[in-house]
Amino acid sequence: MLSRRRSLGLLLGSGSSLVLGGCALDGWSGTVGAATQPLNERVEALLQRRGTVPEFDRRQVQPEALLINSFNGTPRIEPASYRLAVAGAVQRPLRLDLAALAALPQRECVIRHVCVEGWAAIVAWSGPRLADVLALAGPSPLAGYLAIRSADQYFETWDLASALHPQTLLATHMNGAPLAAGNGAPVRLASPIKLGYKQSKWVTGLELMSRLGERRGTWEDQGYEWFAGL
Ligand SMILES: Nc1nc2c(c(=O)[nH]1)N[C@H]1C(S)=C(S)[C@@H](COP(=O)(O)O)O[C@H]1N2
Ligand SMILES: [Mo]
Repeated sequence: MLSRRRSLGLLLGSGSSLVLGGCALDGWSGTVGAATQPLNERVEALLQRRGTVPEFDRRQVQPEALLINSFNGTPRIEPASYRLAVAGAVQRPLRLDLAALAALPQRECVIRHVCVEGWAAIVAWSGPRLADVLALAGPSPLAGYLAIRSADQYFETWDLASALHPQTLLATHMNGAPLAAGNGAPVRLASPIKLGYKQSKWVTGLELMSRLGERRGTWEDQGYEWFAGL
């Protein structure tokens, strides 16, 4: 774990602005950054302006290129007892089981996963859109951020606009098969618009917030960029 941290730090320290993604669009970070505080009313307009990231063909997936990157072990989650808590600034706090997630419209995204440590892989993720899951709970108009808790104590926060992006999924499947434990089973985040460390595995809790708290993320609190857009 220590040596992993050191190597992550070295990469960042050398000021590398990693441009591996062929699917990145410019300007999103700036647009959201400027509008972040009273975000909600403008979310839909922003999403329309940004559009979707071009996807890859299913035949282009690179299963061997996706390295397992876990900093705090591999939690084993019993599918039958799994619940996703959706709480915070919502009209209806929820606890969703896997059947509830499977009952939502399923979407596949074939995108490039980019790790800040200097590797990337084309992956086909599928599962419900995060936006559809959050809609079930009814976000309050005050909500502008999302905190994501994981079973390994990993912690992340996202701007709500990125969380609601149509290609941001709560993936339950990878390359056509149920997620493996190492890749975050039974539920993980997957999105073409954020670096790998924003894409929490073993997601157990979503909390909508009107503002960011002191903790911004496992890596962000150690100096990594918070927005981490691709
Ligand atoms: N809960 C949790 N999520 C996590 C991590 C982690 O250690 N714990 N590592 C992150 C990093 S740095 C990357 S690159 C991806 C790696 O996903 P993979 O192991 O499925 O390739 O997961 C991200 N999500
Ligand atoms: Mo990563």
